[in-house]
Amino acid sequence: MSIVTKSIVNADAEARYLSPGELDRIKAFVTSGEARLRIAETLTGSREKIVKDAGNALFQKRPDVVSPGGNAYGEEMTATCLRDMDYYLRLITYGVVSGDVTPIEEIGLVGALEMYKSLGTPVEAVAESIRQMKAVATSLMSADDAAEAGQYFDFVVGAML
Ligand SMILES: CCC1=C(C)/C(=C/C2=NC(=C\c3[nH]c(/C=C4\NC(=O)[C@H](C)[C@H]4CC)c(C)c3CCC(=O)O)/C(CCC(=O)O)=C2C)NC1=O
Repeated sequence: MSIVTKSIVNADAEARYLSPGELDRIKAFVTSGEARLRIAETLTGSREKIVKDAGNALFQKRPDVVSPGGNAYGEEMTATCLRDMDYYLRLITYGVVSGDVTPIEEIGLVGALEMYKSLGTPVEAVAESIRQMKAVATSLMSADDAAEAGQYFDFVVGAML
């Protein structure tokens, strides 16, 4: 839920006007809107490059995952790994646009550790793939946008470690 919807739900539950604090938070959300949309456009427009370059960096750093016996070994499994990276990048764009990590958490992180464990997927290598996507993605942005975008990548990494 965006900060706007959340504030309205809370205020209406008490049949009151939005408080000065709520209006301040909504103002900050609106003011940062242009930057957040620009970031989402960059991530969306460069998604193929971000996933591909970050994937190459991951496999260089963790050759074990694409070696025989590795979880992403073989063309099909490597493609599935890159698909998961694309999933997380997509969820990060949802977070950036809504200014809220809740969509990332609800769609991509609840139960994810258990799932990866049951698949034999090394979750710290998934976290590394997110770090590598952050490096590629933020290199395409201004310092301010990179700082804003970086928080969402960091949130995913933090949830996996
Ligand atoms: C949008 C929310 C969402 C997420 C996050 C998601 C993840 C997800 N990743 C999966 C598999 C997988 N995920 C990976 C990923 C990797 N293996 C590695 O060693 C690397 C470190 C890593 C890539 C960075 C691999 C290789 C599989 C296939 C594992 C297997 O079938 O044995 C599966 C099992 C079913 C399938 O193969 O599709 C799910 C559900 N699905 C979703 O709907």
